[in-house]
Amino acid sequence: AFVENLLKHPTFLSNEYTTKFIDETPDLFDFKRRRDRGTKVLTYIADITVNGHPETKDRPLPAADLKIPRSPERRAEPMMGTRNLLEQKGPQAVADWMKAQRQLLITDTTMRDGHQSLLATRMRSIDMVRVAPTYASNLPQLFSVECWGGATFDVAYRFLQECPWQRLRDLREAMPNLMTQMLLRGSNGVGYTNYPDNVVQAFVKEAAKNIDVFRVFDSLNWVENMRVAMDAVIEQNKICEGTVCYTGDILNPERSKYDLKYYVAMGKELRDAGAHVLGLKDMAGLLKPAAARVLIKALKEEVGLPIHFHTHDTAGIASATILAAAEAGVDAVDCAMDSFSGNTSQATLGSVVEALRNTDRDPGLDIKAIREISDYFEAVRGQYAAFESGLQAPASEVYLHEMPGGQFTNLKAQARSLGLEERWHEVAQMYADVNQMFGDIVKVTPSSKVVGDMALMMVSQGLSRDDVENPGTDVAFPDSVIDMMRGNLGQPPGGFPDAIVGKALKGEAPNTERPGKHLEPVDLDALRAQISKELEGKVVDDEDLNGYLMYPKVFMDYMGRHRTYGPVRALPTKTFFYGMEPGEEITAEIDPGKTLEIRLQALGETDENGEVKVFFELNGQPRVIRVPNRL
Ligand code: BTN
Ligand code: 3PY
Ligand code: ZN
Repeated sequence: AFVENLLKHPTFLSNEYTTKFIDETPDLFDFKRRRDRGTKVLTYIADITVNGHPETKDRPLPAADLKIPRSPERRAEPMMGTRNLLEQKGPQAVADWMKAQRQLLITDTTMRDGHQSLLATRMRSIDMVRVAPTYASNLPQLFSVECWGGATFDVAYRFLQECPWQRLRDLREAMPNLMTQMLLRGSNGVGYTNYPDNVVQAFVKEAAKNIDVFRVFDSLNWVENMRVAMDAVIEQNKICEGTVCYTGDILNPERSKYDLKYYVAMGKELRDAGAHVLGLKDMAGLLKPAAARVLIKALKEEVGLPIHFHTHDTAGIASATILAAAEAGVDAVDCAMDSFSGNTSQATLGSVVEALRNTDRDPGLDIKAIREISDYFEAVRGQYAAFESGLQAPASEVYLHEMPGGQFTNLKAQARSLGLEERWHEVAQMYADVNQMFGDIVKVTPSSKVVGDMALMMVSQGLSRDDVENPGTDVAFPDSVIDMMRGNLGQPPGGFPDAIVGKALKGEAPNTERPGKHLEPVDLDALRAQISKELEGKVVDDEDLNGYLMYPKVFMDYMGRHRTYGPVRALPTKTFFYGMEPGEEITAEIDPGKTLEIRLQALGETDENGEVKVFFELNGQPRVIRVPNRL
């Protein structure tokens, strides 16, 4: 009966079906009396209302006077923006235009790195998509909107119970004139390990349907390991921002491994590999203003590509560095909306715009529009109180440990869960020691995670660097360390020190070639068929396939929960994390134009089976949902 219904369905006949279509076309399943999407969403609300959300348990609550985020008014129809130039003339024309014009171009990172660095990446799509049309109308002069990649892909499936691809499609549609930007970890895709070349290629191809600018980096700065991803971007006719990760301090003669020559040479390698734009990614916020002047000037003169600078405000001087970089001729910089800026996030967008007003590098953005959008995000942020890190102030300690902004609060939370909260400053020092023990490497996802794992292990087991390096001491290395020493993340400049490789691998020979060279390609058709079978015949589209390729278990768990809970992405954030109160009413638009009006009437007592009846009205009709009381 299912197949019969399917074959007759007009959308199927028009060949536009995907798993989303089947999911969004519940009448196909009527014969099975499978629960409809309204019931699924009510089941979710009932469960969260009775049992709470596991992620907000024991965490701070949103303020009682929480404001509902209201998207600011749109002033005009979207004007032409960078996306129109890319579409009409291609990526090289955008790069040429960047160099030829004088305004400081700005990328807004709020929807990716901003919340990744401040709220453990927990911002939900609904809070982004609502304000996206305002970006298109009120800030059409932005260079790009970074809104995808990095940790957002994983977190969407794993913790937010939503499809990252749908987020991207929705944002793209809402901002047709602005370039969308993503962070791609080279051969590590949006994951933590090297993937086979054809997986990286398939992923880029799928992402390129809706991403315009790909910032491609490698966690050990190994250009050899970036080529597959860069080539794939170039083939899609999108902007390839080949990226140098910045570490150390070029003005410190004692940190000579990563000196000016090193960065210029890597910039040239990336240019020769086909980069349209040179990304300078200061993931920890280590580039000081004086060093920025020297570095930007040298890169501009010697590499010749337009330069896009990314930094973090962990030490509190990101905007000083940005202004120095602007003076030295940087073409584009990253900032976050004021309410999502500062500390481990990016510099403050409105303040950078104001600082450059009436100078020759005036970014030409409407400050009132910036403030309105920032006010919107301030209300959004209030809903995520459970995910605030509690970090009180910027700190110069970052120059000691060199942790990336996205890792800092994460590692702190990990330390807390291991009972090491009081010993945080020891962890920070140990992180620095581990870095030196590993040969002074670039620390950015995933290499930063490896250094963090090792540092936590050492502090909790009371081991020092000398202990670990002592051939007589037995050390149980974390799996991630063994994996990196095997060469599975590639090679840092100069390789890993022999002593640590020998000890971690117990004499096993490491692979020093490009990891992808030794990974069998995945048979994508066979895999698609296998996933489809595991999902009881669901059509597995390219988005789902690529989700599985990056995170097989996370994806399948997501699909399993999706079957039970349905399109919970449509719920307001407060409902998603805290459920509803008796008497409360909400709406959830589960499809364009299809809205659920949900009212929670009352909660029953827990019965002899340990279940609670939850009484709702759904679009005016009474509905009772029973959920187990698991408290
Ligand atoms: C998550 O995996 O943490 C986010 C998805 C929500 C899981 C739901 S929340 C209601 C039910 N109770 C749980 O502990 N997990 C599911
Ligand atoms: C990521 O890879 O997610 C990062 O933000 C690295 O800085
Ligand atoms: Zn960053």
